[in-house]
Amino acid sequence: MSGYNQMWSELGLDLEAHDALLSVLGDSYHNIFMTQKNRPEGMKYFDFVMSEVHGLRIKELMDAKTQGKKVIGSYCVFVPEELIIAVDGISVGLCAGAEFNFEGAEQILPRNLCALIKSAFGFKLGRVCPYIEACDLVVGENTCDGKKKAYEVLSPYVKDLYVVDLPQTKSNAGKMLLKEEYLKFIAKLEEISGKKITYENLRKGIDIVNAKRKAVLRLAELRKSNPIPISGLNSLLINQVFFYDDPVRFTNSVNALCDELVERIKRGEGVFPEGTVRVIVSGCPMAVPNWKVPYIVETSGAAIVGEESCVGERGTRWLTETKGSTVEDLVENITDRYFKIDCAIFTPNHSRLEHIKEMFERYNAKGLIHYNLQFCQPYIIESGHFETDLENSNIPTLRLETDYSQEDIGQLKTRVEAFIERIKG
Ligand code: BJ8
Repeated sequence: MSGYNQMWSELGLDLEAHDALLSVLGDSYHNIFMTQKNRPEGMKYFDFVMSEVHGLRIKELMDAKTQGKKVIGSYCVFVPEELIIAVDGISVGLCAGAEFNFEGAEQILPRNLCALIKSAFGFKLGRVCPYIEACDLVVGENTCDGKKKAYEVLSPYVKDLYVVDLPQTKSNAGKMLLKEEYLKFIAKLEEISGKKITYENLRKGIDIVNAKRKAVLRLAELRKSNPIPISGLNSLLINQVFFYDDPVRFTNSVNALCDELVERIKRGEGVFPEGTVRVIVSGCPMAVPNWKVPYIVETSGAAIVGEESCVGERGTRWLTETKGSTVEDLVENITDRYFKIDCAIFTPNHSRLEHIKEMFERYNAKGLIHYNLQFCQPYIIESGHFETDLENSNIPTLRLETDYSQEDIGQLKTRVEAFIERIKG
C-alpha cells in the first residue's frame, strides 16, 4: 500500500509506525482468515476491503471531502448514521481493536481502562489511524464512565469533538432526553455540513441504513442452518466492515454473499465438520482487528453462530420505521429505534438478557460465551447475574475476561476447550 504514502503523510500519520502496524495486521489477517477451509467466494470482497482499509477507502473519503462532503467519526451505535447520510455525510467507526501504543495512552489515561478506549487513544496519539485524521467531526457519547471521561481528554487532540448525552434508564424521561439530544445533533450536523435535514434526505438516509441492516440480518438468519454455511469469524468481519465501508456497496456485497450461502445451504454444504458445537458470543463489542476470542473458539471445536454485541445483533436488530410525513416524525422513529438498544450502561437491562435467551433458542446453540473486556464495568457486572440466570435456564455459560494482548491465549484456549467439552454432552 506504499502508493498511499503521500496521502498518509498529508494526514499527519507516522509512516514508520503505520507501516509496522499494517504489516502485523496483514500477517494476522492472513493467518486467521485465509487459512479457513471452504470460505465463501463472496468473502473475497471483504478481503479486498480489509486489504485497502487504510488505502482505497481513505482515498474515497478524501475525494468525497474535496467534493464538500463531511466525514463524521463515532465510537458507538447510538450515533445515528441515518442523520449523517441525510446531510450527505459519511459515517465511519473509530473504535480500535489492537494493542497499539498503550504506553502513550497510559500517559494521559489511567491504566485500568478497557482496551477499547486505550486502543482508540493509542492509535490517535501514535498517529496511525487515517480515519480519525480524515474526520471533520468526531462524535463521542456519554455511555460508560470510561468513555464519558475519556472524551474530555480527547477533546484537545481532535479538530471538532461533539458529545451526545445518553439516558441510562428506559423511562419516558430517558426517551425524551435521547430525542432532545438527536435534535441537537441534527443542528450540529446542519452547521458543519451547511445542509438542512429535510424529509426527503432523512428518508433516504433511513432507507440506506435499513437496507444495510436488512442485509446483515439476512446473513444472521442463514447462520441458523445446519450445516453452518459461514464461520463466525467471517461473519464478525462483515459486521466490523459494516462501520467503514460505503453503505450501498456494502449492502450489495453482503446480499451477493447471502445468495451464495443460500446455494450452499441447498447443497447441504457447511464450513465446519459435522457435529461441531454451536455457541453464541455475547458482551463487549469487538472492533477490527479484535479476532482473538472468536479465533480461539473456532479453532477449538466450536462454531459461533451469533453475536449479541454492538458489532452484531445488538447493533443491527431493529430497522428504523418510516411512518409519518415530516422530519419530526422521522426523528421520532429514529429515537424509537435507538432507544431500544440494550447496552449494559442501562439500568435495569432486562431486555438484553431476554435477547440472549432468544438468540440461544433461535440459533439452536449449545452454549453462551460472555466476552468481557477487562475493566469494562457495565458488561462485567452484568455478566455475573446473567450467568446465574442463564445457567438456571439451562444455558451453559462461560464468562471470559480478557484484553487485547496475546499473553493469555493459552489460558483462554484451555478454558474454552473445557467449556466445549462440557456442552458437547
Ligand atoms: S451501545 S456497548 S458501542 S457504549 S468495552 S468503552 S462499555 S468500558 S463499547 Fe459500547 Fe455504545 Fe454500549 Fe455498544 Fe465502556 Fe465497556 Fe469499554 Fe465499551
